[in-house]
Amino acid sequence: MRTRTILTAMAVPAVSVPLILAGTASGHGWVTSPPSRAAYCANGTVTNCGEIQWEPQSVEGPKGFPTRGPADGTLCAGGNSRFAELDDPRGGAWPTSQLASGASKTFTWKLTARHATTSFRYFITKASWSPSQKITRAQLESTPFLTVPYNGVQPGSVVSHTGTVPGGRSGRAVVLAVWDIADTGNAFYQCTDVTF
Ligand SMILES: [Cu+2]
Repeated sequence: MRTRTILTAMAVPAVSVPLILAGTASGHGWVTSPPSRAAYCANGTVTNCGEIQWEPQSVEGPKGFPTRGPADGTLCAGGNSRFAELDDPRGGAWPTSQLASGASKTFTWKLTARHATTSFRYFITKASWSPSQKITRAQLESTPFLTVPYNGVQPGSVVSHTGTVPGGRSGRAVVLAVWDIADTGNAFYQCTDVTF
């Protein structure tokens, strides 16, 4: 009995360790096409990016956007101060990808950890947003233009989602892509600059 008790006690920390590490793992996916701000930093197109250039997959923050989630003005960095460069509008100088207003568009993620997924959602700034402003909830359309439910399924290592982008738009906008994880309290956030 005594031996058994000791073994049981020892087993507890061995089980706990992976759970603790899971919370701090260095993460797990980014939008490669059309390239997100993190993607442009990682491939060297944009410089002076800080730490994100080494780990574009790590823009992880609390899930529950827009009710919860990262604070306004920190959405592109997922609320991580060490990735604050992603929230800097750079005076509207982030490279953009072309979007045809009202047409279909495919968004692709590379996932370095294939977390069980609730959904991928794509929000876009309102027409009134100015490229010199940080992204806030008030500057985003309240409803995503594309939602792809996964119902807890584990995605592949490359995922693509196609949807129709808003019509009647011109000029610059930012797409905020949100990857909602099913089995943690977190989500991944990606900002992609586009021009209609
Ligand atoms: Cu992860």
